[in-house]
Amino acid sequence: MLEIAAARPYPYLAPAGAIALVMIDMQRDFLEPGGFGAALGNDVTLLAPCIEPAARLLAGFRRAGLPIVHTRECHRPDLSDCPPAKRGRGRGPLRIGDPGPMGRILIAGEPGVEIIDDLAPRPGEIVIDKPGKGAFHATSLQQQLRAWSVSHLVIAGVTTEVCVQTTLREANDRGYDCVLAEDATASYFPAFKQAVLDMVVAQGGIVGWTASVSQLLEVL
Ligand code: C5J
Repeated sequence: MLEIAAARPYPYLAPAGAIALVMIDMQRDFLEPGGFGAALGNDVTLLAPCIEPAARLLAGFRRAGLPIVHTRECHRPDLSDCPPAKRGRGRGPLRIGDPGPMGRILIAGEPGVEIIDDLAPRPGEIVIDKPGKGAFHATSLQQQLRAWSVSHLVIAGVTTEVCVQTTLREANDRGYDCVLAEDATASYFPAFKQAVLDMVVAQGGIVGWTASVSQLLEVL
């Protein structure tokens, strides 16, 4: 049994063979200038501090031989999996599907959709393309986790209050015990990130736990 004694709001326990890492949307479209995040008017440099901790977390899971899932938010080129309501929101100069400096925004196969080099998936790691904010919606994630007999998730990535939080809540409703990696997640709005960390652990850990990457690495 793995135990993160310092996890908030109380120690987090996970059977050693039943934990996986879900690294959410560490894509050029969110982390680099010229992508979706920037088109929405965000300062993408605010996400950079989570890259190095996320790389350490990935390295820890790789060393321990534990399962790793990377997700990418993206849509089919014909946008058939992008509800007009989603595309219409944001009102930036570029919408999902429009051509930008890194190819069409959030379209599968375009350069902007790729995971940044520092966190590039390795052979054997699963990459799940997702049309929603949550990683369970319209994807094979749950089947994959069942195949691995995984019941516990470490969740990291961007952005904390959008795809990371949505995925954590989806996972919680499906019965997974989730710990959010505090320094391996980031938001364009630091106050939103802090609010999510606070929300997760409030009310006795109503939807999960949080822990730092160092605390997670100690037990992997
Ligand atoms: C957003 C995400 N923020 N990956 N996507 O639209 O959080």
